[in-house]
Amino acid sequence: GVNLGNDNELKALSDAIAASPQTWAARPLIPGANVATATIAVTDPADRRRTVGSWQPADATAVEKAIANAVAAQPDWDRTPAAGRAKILEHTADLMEANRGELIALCVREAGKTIPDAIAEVREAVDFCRYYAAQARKMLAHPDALPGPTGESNQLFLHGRGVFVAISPWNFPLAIFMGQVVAALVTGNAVIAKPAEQTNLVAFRATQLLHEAGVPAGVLQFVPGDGATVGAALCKDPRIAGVVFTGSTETARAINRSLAARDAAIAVLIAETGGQNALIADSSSLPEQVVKDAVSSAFYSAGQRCSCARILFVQEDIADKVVHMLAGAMDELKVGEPRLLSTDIGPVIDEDAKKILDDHAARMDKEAKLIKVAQLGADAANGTFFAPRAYEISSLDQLKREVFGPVLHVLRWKAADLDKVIAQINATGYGLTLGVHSRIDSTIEQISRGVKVGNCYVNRNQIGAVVGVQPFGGEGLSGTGPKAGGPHYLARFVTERTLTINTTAAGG
Ligand code: TXE
Repeated sequence: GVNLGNDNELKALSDAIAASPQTWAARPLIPGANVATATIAVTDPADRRRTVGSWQPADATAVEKAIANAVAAQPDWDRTPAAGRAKILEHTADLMEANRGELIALCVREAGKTIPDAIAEVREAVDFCRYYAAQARKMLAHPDALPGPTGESNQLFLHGRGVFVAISPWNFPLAIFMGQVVAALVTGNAVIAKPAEQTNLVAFRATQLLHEAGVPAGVLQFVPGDGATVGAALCKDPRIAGVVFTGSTETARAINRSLAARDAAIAVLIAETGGQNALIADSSSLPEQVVKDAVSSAFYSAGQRCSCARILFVQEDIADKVVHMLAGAMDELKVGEPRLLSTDIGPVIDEDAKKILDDHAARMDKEAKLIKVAQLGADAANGTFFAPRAYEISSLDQLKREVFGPVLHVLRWKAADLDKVIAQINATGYGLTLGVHSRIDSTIEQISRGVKVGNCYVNRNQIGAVVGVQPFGGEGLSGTGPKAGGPHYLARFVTERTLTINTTAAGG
């Protein structure tokens, strides 16, 4: 379960983050490669005057060395019994819990997360370690004996595919990073981790803990750098067996193209990309509940989850009431310093993200009807903050691409048009999350069967996917599956080999 800590613990975390002068330094972890000389400063998204640390990118020679190291290290790692690898991950989970305060502080200070979000992030990372370790013990511990004719033994073995590149985003800088890396490691692959440029420090600390727990240095390497240079170079290399990626749909496509263009074996791409998620409320739903769940799904975490609700379809009979209550609820939102426990919503990740949102808001101001802009707190002056806002729009065509921030778009629908609403949502091509608010079973069924999405949530908020409880991931423009934190995820990281032996041949 999610342990959000008690009030005393939360207060202690908040005070510790505010008082700590700690900074962090990340560098490539590539055995035998020279340390790069360039250093890039990391500042706090909530206040750009505050230094969080610095990192050094890997250069082209270091990237080449990392791939060679991984190729050399993988066979021994694959031969390590799965239970041994699982044990190392369980040890990693213990180390992460022992270093929980530092990891939470990093998520707050480097990524601008609120304290509850940072706590949940560490919890999820720990859960990934334990869940995939348990899965691997079941799945990989022994070869499966297959039924066959007498005089013959048939066995199925699972092996790591080889070298995996793990490319992670900044929005879950610890949880997604760990989920990818740990899944690839426990299945017997060597991993080259290329985290998002914005959040190298927390990924570096996580890598150090994995090494401390026993993952060999050549089996897991930390290769920080720009997506366009380091990320692209890794995905072009013919020695790579697979890429596990979370980020934008465009980047997933670019990676897919570069994997396909290699004069090499066919590589696997496991991609979790964006969403254009809807919440449908009908007139039997409870307006208070709809508004509460819409607010937490659309605005919390500064709207920077791929699962966030972006579109609220509200049936016309209750629309005025819901819109009025939504505006009221937005007046209550506290947007500002994420290290304060009173804050609901922190900054967006960087200037680029803010600029995209400002441009979107400027267009919406012209093309749509503004419902409300939330107030920024006085402590938001020096960070990259974007005030949450809600608009009434007339057509989904007004949303051309994923809006990755705290903006909710409201549309009204008539009872006779439910099929059209479902068709419009499917026509976005995305298929990640869906919220349904209704007290009519047949409506819930019609919507949840009609909309093609990976994760559907009924009469609750549509964010939050607990490992092993709501395996997470979408389809269409939202990704390839299989679902992270689910029972089938590890299957894509392995290759299957059968062994058939004629047991009569040797006279026995
Ligand atoms: O994503 P990118 P960005 C969406 C969201 C956001 C948009 C852009 O809509 O506004 O993407 O965000 C690496 N080869 N999401 O720029 O570029 C990059 O270094 C190999 C949704 O952050 O996809 C980083 O490590 N790698 C989302 C990772 O890809 C490349 C989370 C993600 O960056 C590369 C984040 C290349 N050519 C953004 N180019 C979600 N699904 O939750 C970049 N990278």
